[in-house]
Amino acid sequence: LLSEAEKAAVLSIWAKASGNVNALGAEALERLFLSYPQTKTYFSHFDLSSGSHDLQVHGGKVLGAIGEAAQHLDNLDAALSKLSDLHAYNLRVDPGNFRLLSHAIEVTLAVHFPDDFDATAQAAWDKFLAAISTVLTSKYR
Ligand code: ZNH
Repeated sequence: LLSEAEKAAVLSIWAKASGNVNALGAEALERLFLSYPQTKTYFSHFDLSSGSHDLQVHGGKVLGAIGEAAQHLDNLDAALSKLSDLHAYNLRVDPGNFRLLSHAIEVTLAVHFPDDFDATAQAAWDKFLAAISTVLTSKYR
């Protein structure tokens, strides 16, 4: 679990990102799809062109869920329970893809908040996103 310092690093960067979730989420998805094209297979029904409405809406949902998780750092299992069901039973996303998305999100945050996203903050975000990924893949069988 996250130390108090790690929680503070997650929350301070989230406070800056939270006002711009659609654009930041769309950028993270664009980075994911360009660097790891195999991840596009889950989104064949989306318009994946740069900055598209689909990317903005879905990016906003993904980052919104991450923001929700940031408000429940001591209780991620409960906070993400519904989303965990969706990913395990319905979407069945290959668990390896969660690391790729986490990486794309970290790069996006680093580019937009370079003064805040130092090595310590990255380590905290990496731990946070790994914890979310663990919950979202925990019901796979
Ligand atoms: Zn996921 C969906 C989140 C990862 C794929 N997602 C989703 C949503 C959300 C999310 C919020 C929405 C839901 C509703 O609507 O209800 N995710 C998330 C998160 C994460 C994730 C937070 C991590 C961190 N996903 C993921 C991955 C993938 C995915 C990795 C692949 C690659 N998702 C997905 C899909 C979907 C989702 C496909 C569906 C979409 C549509 O809309 O169709």
